[in-house]
Amino acid sequence: MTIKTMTAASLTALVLGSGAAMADTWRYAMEEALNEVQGIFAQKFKEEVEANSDHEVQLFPFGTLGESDNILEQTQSGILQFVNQSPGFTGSLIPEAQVFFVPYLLPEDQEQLVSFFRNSETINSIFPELYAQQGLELLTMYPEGEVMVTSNRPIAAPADFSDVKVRVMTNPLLVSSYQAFGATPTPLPWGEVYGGLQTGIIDGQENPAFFIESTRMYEVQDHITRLGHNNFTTALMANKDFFDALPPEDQEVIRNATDAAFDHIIDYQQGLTEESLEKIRAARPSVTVTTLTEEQRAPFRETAGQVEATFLEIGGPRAQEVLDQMKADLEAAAS
Ligand code: 6CS
Repeated sequence: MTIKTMTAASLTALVLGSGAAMADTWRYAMEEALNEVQGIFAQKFKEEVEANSDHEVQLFPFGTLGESDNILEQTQSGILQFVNQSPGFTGSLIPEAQVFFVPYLLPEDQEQLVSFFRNSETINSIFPELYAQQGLELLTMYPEGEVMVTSNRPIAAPADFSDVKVRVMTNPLLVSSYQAFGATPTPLPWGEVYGGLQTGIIDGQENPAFFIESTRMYEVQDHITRLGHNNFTTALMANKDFFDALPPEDQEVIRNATDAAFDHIIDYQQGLTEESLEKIRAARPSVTVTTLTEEQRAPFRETAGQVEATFLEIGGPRAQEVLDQMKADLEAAAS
């Protein structure tokens, strides 16, 4: 048989048999633009994979392939190899992932927060098993910044939330959490938020400062309130069948690229919240930014027990284990 008469299959076998790896294009979608936190993370991941293998990573920012739920489904079905989706959406599929919406559970201190994300047993052992049941290889979870509430009315106490329709991501515990705060939560996909605020279908929403700035939500919101109740968590996953079928050296390239992107995104976020708030103040000086005092936060903080109890009811079969381990992880991160 000459090279000319060989079939594609036998050529492939020859190449593989010679030990040379096939160069593939891996598709990676995210919920944000390339210049936002998930996009910066993805670009670092791509750079690392491409520097350390023959593979190419093709990035699909928000809007190119649909909403967050669409890109997750596309990854589960193998159309995409990688997806960055936040528990705010994944929580409707994996109920235990809603634990990230118990208010005041994650620390405000950045060092403790990063230590938690790096070393957490919950993230590194329990969640990978839960995500695997949905055909997903959980590669990492990382924080995106302090969550702030934007609204058309100043918020200083739960009573101020009365009749305020606050858009939340589509997971039931986030709805319970805003109900406990006294608001009227309205779950919506991201693509409907700006228009919803503009037309008054919703009155407020929550997100980190960088996202309020980059998506210009400050144009249609008058007040930003720092309740200190959460930090935005997100996650990178791969299609599990794809990942499991890779040779060990490719799996290692992916794990190393994930670690490098994690370190990069933590560095990138230094000072990002304050810079973003400065940009908002410069673009629209009338927007107020208020950090609630500990006394003002107290009634919001008091809702944590009630939301935790709801999590144990609706957080899936491993809710108790996840909550207990998460608290142990947070204690370890604080010591
Ligand atoms: O609020 C949301 O839906 C979006 N927020 C952030 C920070 N990233 C993506 C997500 O879709």
